Amino acid sequence: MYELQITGVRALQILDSRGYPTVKVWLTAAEGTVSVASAPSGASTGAHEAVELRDGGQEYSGRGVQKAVTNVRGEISELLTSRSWKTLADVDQALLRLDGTPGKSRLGANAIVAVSMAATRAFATAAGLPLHVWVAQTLGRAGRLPIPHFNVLNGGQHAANPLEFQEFMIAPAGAPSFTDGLRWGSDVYHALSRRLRQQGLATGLGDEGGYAPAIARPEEALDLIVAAIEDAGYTPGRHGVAIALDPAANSFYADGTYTVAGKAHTPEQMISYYEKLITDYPIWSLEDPLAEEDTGGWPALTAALGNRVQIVGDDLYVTSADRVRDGIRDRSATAVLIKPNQAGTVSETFDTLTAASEGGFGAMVSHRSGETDDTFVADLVVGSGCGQLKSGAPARGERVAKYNRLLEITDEDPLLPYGPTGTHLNDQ
Ligand code: 2PG
Ligand code: MG
Repeated sequence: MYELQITGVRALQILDSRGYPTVKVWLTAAEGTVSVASAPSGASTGAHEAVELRDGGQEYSGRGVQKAVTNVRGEISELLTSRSWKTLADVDQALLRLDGTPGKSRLGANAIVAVSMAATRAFATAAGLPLHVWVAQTLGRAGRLPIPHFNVLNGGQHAANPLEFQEFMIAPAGAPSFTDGLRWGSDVYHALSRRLRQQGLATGLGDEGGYAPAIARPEEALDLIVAAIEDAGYTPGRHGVAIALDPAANSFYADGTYTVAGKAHTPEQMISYYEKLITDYPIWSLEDPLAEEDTGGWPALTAALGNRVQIVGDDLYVTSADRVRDGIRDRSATAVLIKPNQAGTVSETFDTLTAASEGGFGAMVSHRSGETDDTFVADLVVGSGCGQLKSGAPARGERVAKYNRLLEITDEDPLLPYGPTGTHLNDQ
């Protein structure tokens, strides 16, 4: 059986797409191959996410990662080069033991996830397999190209406009292939730009490459997007281009009240508000519609709307297998958002994907709002077979890097199926 022998570990502080530092890691294997990975970083984070190590102080507004880099060059390098490794789970468990904290805060989840992602690539390279094929084999899944969810209009923590809802995404659900879906997304994105200009609204961008016009009401954003879908010649809805929302409700919830466009809502009123939105607009997926601490609201919302749209837990589950199992038991949502850096290692991310599919939950793989040119999530989503990805707008280098990687995979493996699995997205 193959054993990975790591002979060299290199780490560097680089900048992410927002201009803040993040960790990049290179692992050299005995064969001389080099595997590289960079940690992404979120802005709207769940309370239970694995914890990034930041330097504090004056530099980079306290967001430097030199301590995390030092940990990779020191303790982590010593560990990785001290023995050989049979499996990725071996590597990840050893990293967890070395860290010794529940949230990976000592060595830093940003250090650990970059090492774990690079180690995943090292195993795939050693096996002579593309990363997505290695992931599929390790998970025991059939590979599948995802429906891309393009975040074309940004608000919340990702933009400086008055809009509380964070993400307005378009999903080319009716496209016959990933390649067509990508073109549809690009067409609608550009049609939206024209619409905004026609209406005298700004076309400046938010953190994920979507437009960030100065509007406040979600309905205004939805009207603009539906018009753009039609302008581009597509049908709004799941046979054409559907809409997915990530309100990221933690950020407009306080003391039991949700405040949207100046109006206060109780959890019950918020659920009714979503019911109206999904009735009036072709929405097929709702992520973090409620705050993570609104534990009573989630099952009520899922009971009310879960047979009409997909309900995705992001901050609620933070890519934790245990939290997803609780969510399956409590029926608090119908799907989980998958972000490797929330879990902190790739093995734990795999465990969460497995817990979701065993419990009949859907899954959507996701980038972070702070990204790099690393395309790991593109291979992860294909190998997981879950059929759904969100990686921001079909524009800006760090976002399209993932979509472009999916084009490469399509080109290399034209027989891969396309689209989501699971009944939650089927036609009603
Ligand atoms: C989210 C993500 C990614 P962030 O809320 O789903 O879009 O944002 O990375 O800021 O947590
Ligand atoms: Mg989210």
